[in-house]
Amino acid sequence: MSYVDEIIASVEAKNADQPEFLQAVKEVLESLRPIVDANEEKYRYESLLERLVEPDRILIFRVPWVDDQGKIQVNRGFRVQFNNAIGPYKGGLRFRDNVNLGVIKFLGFEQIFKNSLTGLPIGGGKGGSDFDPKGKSDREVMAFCKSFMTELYKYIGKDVDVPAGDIGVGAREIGYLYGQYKRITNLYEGVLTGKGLDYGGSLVRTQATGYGLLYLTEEMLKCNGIELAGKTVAISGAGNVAIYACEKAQQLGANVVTLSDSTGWVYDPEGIDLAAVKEIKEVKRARLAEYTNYRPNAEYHTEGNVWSVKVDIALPCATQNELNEEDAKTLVANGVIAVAEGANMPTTFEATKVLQGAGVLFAPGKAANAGGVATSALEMSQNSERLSWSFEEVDEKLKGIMVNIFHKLDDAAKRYGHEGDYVVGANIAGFEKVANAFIAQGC
Ligand code: NDP
Ligand code: 2IT
Repeated sequence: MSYVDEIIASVEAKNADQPEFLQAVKEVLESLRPIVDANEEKYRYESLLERLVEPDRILIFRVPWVDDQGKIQVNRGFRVQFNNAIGPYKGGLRFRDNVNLGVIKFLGFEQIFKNSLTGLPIGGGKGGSDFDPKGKSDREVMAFCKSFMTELYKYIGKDVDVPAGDIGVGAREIGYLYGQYKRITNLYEGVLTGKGLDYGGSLVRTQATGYGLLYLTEEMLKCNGIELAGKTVAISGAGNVAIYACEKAQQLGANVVTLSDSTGWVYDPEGIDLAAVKEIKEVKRARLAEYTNYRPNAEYHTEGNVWSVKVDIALPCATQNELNEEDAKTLVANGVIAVAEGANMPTTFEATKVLQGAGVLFAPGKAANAGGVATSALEMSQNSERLSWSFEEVDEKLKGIMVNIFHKLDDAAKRYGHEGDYVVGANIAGFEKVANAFIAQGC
């Protein structure tokens, strides 16, 4: 059996109850075959892949908090410190009812390669809870966050592990978490990123994942002789990533015609009214169904999904496995040119094969959405030097990082004989640095 197949079998045997983690490991290892085959003897001797697929440590903890009725609620908290070969653990916290250990492990595993691709010194980690802030009062969210941090603070620190936001964790949650960390430790340090601008946050961090997605997409299109301006775009999600992907796509001259949330999706052929979406989502924390109050000519659907709309570019920005094989076939039949992942693993393995098989340009999430964590690393730099950079300075750095990431993928794919396969390119380019660091640091 090949080394890759051996490791896949062993990960399957040990983690049979974690489908998302298995999916992420398989996708990465499958595309590492060219580099693993070329170095099989050395990597086997080092047990490199065995070390790569096992997290450094997993923390699971009880999070008790009091709801508005005075009742005690209990949620489960997680932090997976996956790999710190190239820097302190870095990665977001996800608060959502479907969070479990397998989901956090998949996200932490992806984060290793994503963070490596940024070129910045950050390792891979992820955390979260099965607590969902949706429908909770501010006081309940605060009570939960304070309790979560009362346990988590023992294991993190500006040079140890630096969490940030993800689904269900935005500026409000980061504020409460930071307040509790500071109160317990008495340290004013960059232990979290995505902080408010008044207390150590970085300009552009709010926009970074969505903007970065468009910077990379634009570069990928340009290098394939295609212009972004004038193209029709479908975006899924209506959260942090989707909103700022929409904003940058519009600034670059594209027409974004869809957005979605977990209860439905909107189709607005004249172009999404982003001010309306920001008011619904960022101010009112309401459902996207309200969009038609602002735009009576737009359509709101609770059946089907945004991938049924005829577009040139598709940007999945909501959650894992939201674009399946059937969706991919529909997109291809409708003439889609490019798909770039704003979310983590939104496209299933089978759907990715359909898209790539049809010659669609496909940018995987670990490259395409790396702008968020890259800007988090820039926030860490600013916190360390106790200075704040201007919007233009951070945005310029973000753009440079995303353009550079695209060329790393392109180059790695070419070096290993898979020109144009940016999945192979991303995994190999992300892996190389981590593998070298692992080997250099010894067992
Ligand atoms: P938000 O919580 O801000 O928004 C998430 C959006 O996706 C919401 O519209 C939400 O709908 C929808 N959504 C979430 N879960 C589901 C589901 N199970 N089914 C259908 N819709 C769903 O999160 P972000 O925008 O921050 O994150 C979106 C994706 O981007 C995630 O995959 C995340 O891991 C990834 N990502 C985020 C980064 C960041 O910096 N924030 C960086 C890199 C990647 P509803 O409002 O109904 O809940
Ligand atoms: O998936 C991700 O890269 C994030 N949620 C951002 C992580 C971070 O540390 O900014």
